[in-house]
Amino acid sequence: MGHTSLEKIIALQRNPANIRNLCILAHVDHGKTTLADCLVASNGIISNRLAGKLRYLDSREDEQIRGITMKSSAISLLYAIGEKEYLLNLIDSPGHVDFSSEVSTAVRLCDGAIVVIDAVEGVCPQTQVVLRQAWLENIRPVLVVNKMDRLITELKLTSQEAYIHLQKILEQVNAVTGTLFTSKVLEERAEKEKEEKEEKESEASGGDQVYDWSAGLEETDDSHLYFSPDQGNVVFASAIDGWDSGMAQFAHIYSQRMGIRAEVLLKTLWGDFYLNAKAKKIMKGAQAKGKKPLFVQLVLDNIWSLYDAVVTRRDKEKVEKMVTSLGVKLMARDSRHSDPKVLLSAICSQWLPVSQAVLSMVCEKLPSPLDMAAERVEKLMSVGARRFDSLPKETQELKQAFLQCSSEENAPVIVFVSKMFAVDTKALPQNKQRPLTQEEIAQRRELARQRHADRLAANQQAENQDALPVSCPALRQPKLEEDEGTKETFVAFARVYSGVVKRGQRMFVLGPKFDPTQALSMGCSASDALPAVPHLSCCSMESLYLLMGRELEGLEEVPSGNILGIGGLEECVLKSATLSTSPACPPFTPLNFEAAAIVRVAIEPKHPSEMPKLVHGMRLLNQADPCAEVLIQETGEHVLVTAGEVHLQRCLDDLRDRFAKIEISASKPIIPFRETVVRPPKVDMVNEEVGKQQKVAIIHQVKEVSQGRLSDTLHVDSSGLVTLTTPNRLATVAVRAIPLPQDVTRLLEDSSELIRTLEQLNMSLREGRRIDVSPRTLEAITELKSQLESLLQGRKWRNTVERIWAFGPRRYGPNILLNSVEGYHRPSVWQCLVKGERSGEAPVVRDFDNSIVSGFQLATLSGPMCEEPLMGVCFSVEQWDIQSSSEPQHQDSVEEDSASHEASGDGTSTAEGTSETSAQAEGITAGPSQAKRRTEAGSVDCYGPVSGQLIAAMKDACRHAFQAQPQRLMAAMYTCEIMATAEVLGRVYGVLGKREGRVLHEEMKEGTDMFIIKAILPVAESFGFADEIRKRTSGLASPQLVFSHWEVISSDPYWVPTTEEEYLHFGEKADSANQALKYMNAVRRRKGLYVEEKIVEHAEKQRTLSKNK
Ligand SMILES: Nc1nc2c(ncn2[C@@H]2O[C@H](COP(=O)(O)OP(=O)(O)OP(=O)(O)O)[C@@H](O)[C@H]2O)c(=O)[nH]1
Ligand SMILES: [Mg+2]
Repeated sequence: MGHTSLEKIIALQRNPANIRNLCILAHVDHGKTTLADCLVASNGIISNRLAGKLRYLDSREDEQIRGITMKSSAISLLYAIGEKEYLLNLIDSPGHVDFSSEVSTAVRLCDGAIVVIDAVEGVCPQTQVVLRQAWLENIRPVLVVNKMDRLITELKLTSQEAYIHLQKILEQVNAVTGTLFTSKVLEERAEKEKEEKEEKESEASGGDQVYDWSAGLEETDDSHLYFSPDQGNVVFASAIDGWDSGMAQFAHIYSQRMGIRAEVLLKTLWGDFYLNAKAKKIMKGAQAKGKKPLFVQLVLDNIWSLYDAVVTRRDKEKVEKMVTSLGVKLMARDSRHSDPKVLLSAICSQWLPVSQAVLSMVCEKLPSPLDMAAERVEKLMSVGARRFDSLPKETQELKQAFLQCSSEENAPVIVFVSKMFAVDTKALPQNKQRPLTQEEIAQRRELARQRHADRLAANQQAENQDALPVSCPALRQPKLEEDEGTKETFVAFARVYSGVVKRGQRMFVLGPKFDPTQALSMGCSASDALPAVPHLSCCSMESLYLLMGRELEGLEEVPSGNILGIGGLEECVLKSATLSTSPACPPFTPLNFEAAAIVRVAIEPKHPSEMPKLVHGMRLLNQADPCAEVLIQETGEHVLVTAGEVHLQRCLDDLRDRFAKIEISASKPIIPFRETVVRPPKVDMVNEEVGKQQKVAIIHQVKEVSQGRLSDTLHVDSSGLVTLTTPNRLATVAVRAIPLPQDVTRLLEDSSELIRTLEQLNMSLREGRRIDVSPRTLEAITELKSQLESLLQGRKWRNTVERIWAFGPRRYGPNILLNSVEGYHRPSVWQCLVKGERSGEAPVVRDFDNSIVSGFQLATLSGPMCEEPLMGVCFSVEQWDIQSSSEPQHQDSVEEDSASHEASGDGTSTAEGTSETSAQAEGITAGPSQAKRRTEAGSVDCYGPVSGQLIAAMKDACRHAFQAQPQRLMAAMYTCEIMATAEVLGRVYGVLGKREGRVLHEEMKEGTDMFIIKAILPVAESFGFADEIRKRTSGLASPQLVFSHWEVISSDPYWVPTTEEEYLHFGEKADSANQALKYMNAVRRRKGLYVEEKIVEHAEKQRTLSKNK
């Protein structure tokens, strides 16, 4: 534990004003872990010499080998400024996109963050992402511009150039912060205006008003948000050489030398100031007068000359002079070392230690747990669309507990677990061998002596009496321990927000769907008996730990405001959870995960008999990783879904070595596709206009499946309208598939969360419950509606938005079901926006409405091409006749025997339940419900319940309608930003081209010889891409792939040459260039579907030439 004792940390934990919970965030490889090393070394946990080389917080073997962080890990550090002592709970996070979920789990528990930026690379994609993440969680960032040494040794900039370069980097970062801030101010402003407007309207005062949008921006003080050295929230450092720009030290030195106050110097060191040597005054306007800025003259020049003397010129005399003038003590082995860097870091770490500057900045600029903003608390507590002020009173009162961060005995205990991580059971403090105290040593010695004496006695006895020696029980013990040691234990990564957590305490575990209103109405308070409230369970805090990087220390209790590890929760918490002693506490909002899990592989054990072990292992892996998903597909395959290739590799390694401990084999990554329809193309495959060419149907039998009567229940007309009748001939549906415009599809994709909320609202409306929705959600829904309206214009889409019946698949996907049935007015999906009474005719929900929706959901979940989900398709129901409900005589005739049928078939009961309740919700009761139920139960015939038939018919109709249009596959695309030097640029392009990547743009990074290439690449072609690029460019370029969007593959998988030209161009088989067909067949083959393929055509007997000689 270095030179800080556990007692001291425990004492400091009680004082939240001096606690800082912070994480280190950055793009990959910008030096987070190296910086953390410097900070850890300042506590004596590792030596200064090893700082930067050890990467102490990268405790996993693969992290050390690959050199990237994969798991976030925490450590508690001590720091003292003068009298004040601070406890810093520091979390190092990974920077690779694949692990961005680990960043989310870290950010949630912190109040502040150190954002690290590489001085050469500047703001990179992940830097923007982490700034956004910090912003979303309302945590305050400070900035460390790292790798300053690269400016001197690699880019060889002069101090003046470096200054300009640094200014640019700060501008870039501030631009990102600025965008985030502006959007928020505008949003808040809009909300305020709206409330005011509503108030005014209710007062019935009319009149147009003009709102000045920019006013809000000017009024709101945002200066503290921006990074600037004179604000004290920026440090320029080189973590590897262990120095920082040391503004405070320099200010101190020069204030003495020049007689200027240190505070004045600190404020003017950065900026357009220069030193007037004659007047001994600091003046403004360095740039205009062509003077050296103060920062260059007083700070950078000193550092540059040190590098010059030590690294570049290796001028021993000068170094010695500098060393004595700085008052640094050097060890002989450092000054004699052949690597000048060793000498350099020895000087720097004493002269301008980086930990000093960074830690004091953290303590001064980052908030303590006591400063948590009320806004952040409300955000944490209001799940989903609920507004904070609609929560029960008891729940709202808990806000005070958060803000006070009190450690009083009676304060409610609130804990949030952001992830579970696995540790070797042997590494737990209770199982670890501790150094023995003097007494214990004496005791053991005594024991050993006794044992020896016993053994001697026994031997003597044996000799004398020929008896067997008694085996010593102590000898067997190690073996037992070994068995135990192979187990993994889960520790929860958590933070206490209020109260004191004690060992052995019992707490409620609040599931994500838990509703405090329910618990309060049932009046449960004691935490010893498990109350029968949904989504609520109990757990006990078996053990509490202090997280010290690679080690854990046992604790008895942890007061509010601290980060801790909790053992013994593996049974009650899967990945994250809210724990509380108060049932009024709501579950926290779910974590914001930036990365989508998209790479899937099927996994099986090498030896089939080891399947149970694999299943167990996968369960553990699922728990130990915030973002990996584990599922069993319908085919029985065990599938692992991960965020990317590196993540996948780590999961497989974990599974093999830690969780399952068996040999496993993983399939090739399963690549996701989407199916869609497009407008008929205007040109054919040889770029000739369609229709102008003569078809050569003689050569090729063109399949005309899309037209004509296919069976007696199915009819497809030439315009693509599919009419299908149910087997009992009582219901008919007619459906047409229409491609949605691209922008609409994208909008639906992006708003899937909102649509999900919308669907939940509609569901509760149909059930007759009205929930308080936050105005922000309602506004977002209105916005979505108007956006859709503006995108769906034209004759074809007239009134479409109002007629949307449902979204799918899973009720929130990017496909639309449209109600174009004449005379059927059902409530639209926007019904939650309608306030109060409606005018005009009241919409009615017909019986079996739900069956149509279910059929649509099924059809969109897996399409006819290769059973992948659909995307961007609108199914318009143009006709829907159902006879049973329109024939009252029929109802009466089956009335008698209907009662017994009520429970038959799931489909009937669900459809019935929903349509009935929805009818009531609308305030229309279409006759006594008894009679209604009879009607539906009565409609069961030899083909099964009508609802079931209708679902099947609707699904089939959609599939046929889909097939009646030109079908296309959609491929998932990655974007990647590659940074490469000019020499390797060509090879990067080569690799991209080979893998069907497209370069979007390329620019030169200012001040460097690096090019930044932005490209998109199909996921299907991406496996091994990063490795290949790295190999081909000898490690100079390393891309990161981020999922971006879905893109239609332009070629038609069902295309066959039909014109002479096409036939000449592509040959008869014409499968050489059809990428879409290849993808489709690969998926079909994997899923065990029928693949239509000609393997050998016109086989001819081959002659062997040699024989015919
Ligand atoms: N020249 C120079 N190199 C540095 C400096 N700091 C870190 N590095 C190097 O940069 C590389 C990455 O450092 P890490 O600390 O592992 O970076 P990281 O941000 O933790 O990376 P991830 O955790 O994988 O995102 C290592 O090779 C370090 O030696 C620095 O100040 N100067
Ligand atoms: Mg790291």
